[in-house]
Amino acid sequence: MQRPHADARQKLYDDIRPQHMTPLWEVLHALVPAQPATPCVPAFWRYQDVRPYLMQAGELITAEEAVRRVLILENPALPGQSAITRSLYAGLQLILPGEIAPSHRHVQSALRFVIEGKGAYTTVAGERTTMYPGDFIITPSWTWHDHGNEGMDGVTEPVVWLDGLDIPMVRFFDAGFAENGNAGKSQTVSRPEGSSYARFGANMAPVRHDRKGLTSPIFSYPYSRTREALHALMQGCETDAWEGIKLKYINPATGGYAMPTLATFMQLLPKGFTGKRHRSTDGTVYCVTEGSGIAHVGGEQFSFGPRDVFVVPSWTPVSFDAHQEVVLFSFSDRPVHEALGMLREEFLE
Ligand code: GTQ
Repeated sequence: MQRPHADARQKLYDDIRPQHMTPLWEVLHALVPAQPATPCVPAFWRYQDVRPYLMQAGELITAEEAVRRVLILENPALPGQSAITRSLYAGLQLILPGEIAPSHRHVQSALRFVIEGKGAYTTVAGERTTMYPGDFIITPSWTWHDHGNEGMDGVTEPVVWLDGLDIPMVRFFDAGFAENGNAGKSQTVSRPEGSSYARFGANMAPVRHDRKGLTSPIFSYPYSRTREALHALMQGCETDAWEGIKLKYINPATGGYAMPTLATFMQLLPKGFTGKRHRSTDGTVYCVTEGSGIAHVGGEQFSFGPRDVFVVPSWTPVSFDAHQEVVLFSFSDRPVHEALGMLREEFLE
């Protein structure tokens, strides 16, 4: 039997469409869900499966022509949106020996997590940093940046890193600006390599420093230091039953996250660790730094090894088993959730 008023209601909907109006009551449950109902799905990129395509891209286009030679990692449920979650962008960037990726700047903040190869550098606001596997490197919003691969100690090899950007967030707010610098070339280097780290990386800061910036003044966090800290903590420290030993990267000038829109983490799971399930509203992208194990993400099981990437969508339960000692890098949109008072987390038994 038809609901009473069904035809009349439909007629109202049709009549108000030209007025650019639509009835709330038909969509209220979807607009205000009882809990997050993300369209994103868990997804996994096995590095050895995708690397050949990246190298093929290396034969088909130069870094200079591409500006950035990147294969975007798209959430399978968001085809064409250049997004790994609704708020996060991720991609694999390749730079071959002798190449440069020319200078530009944009409102979007970027992080680089180095996956493979030595001999590349990135220059940010006049300072170069050499990139090593496991390093976490920041390009703050609206800073000039370019990349290059000059080789090192006579070794020349492809260098690949994971790019993480807040592109979908900036797009959501329609707040994006961008500029190309220096006619397709690198920027001029104006400060010695290591000067940012020397000023802020020793738990100290220049005496008359009064920095108001939103992004960490340390733009390169070397893996050697991160790894040392995680291993020191493993000796005698209690391991969290959900997340192992997990540290967040911080802005030493504020104690907050290193970037205003993206949180970054590194965690160590001791060999044999079997973690409990947890979930949180921030969608998270993981990249395996060392070791192998299993990530249980929603109903999926990802058997991961070094350099693999996977995504855990918002409010999707995740847990880890470590076959060997595992080190995981991850990034998420958590600073935005916290700033807006909408972060929720659940640690399941
Ligand atoms: O290196 O500046 O993956 O601007 C996407 C956009 C990398 C970059 C990306 C970018 C960059």
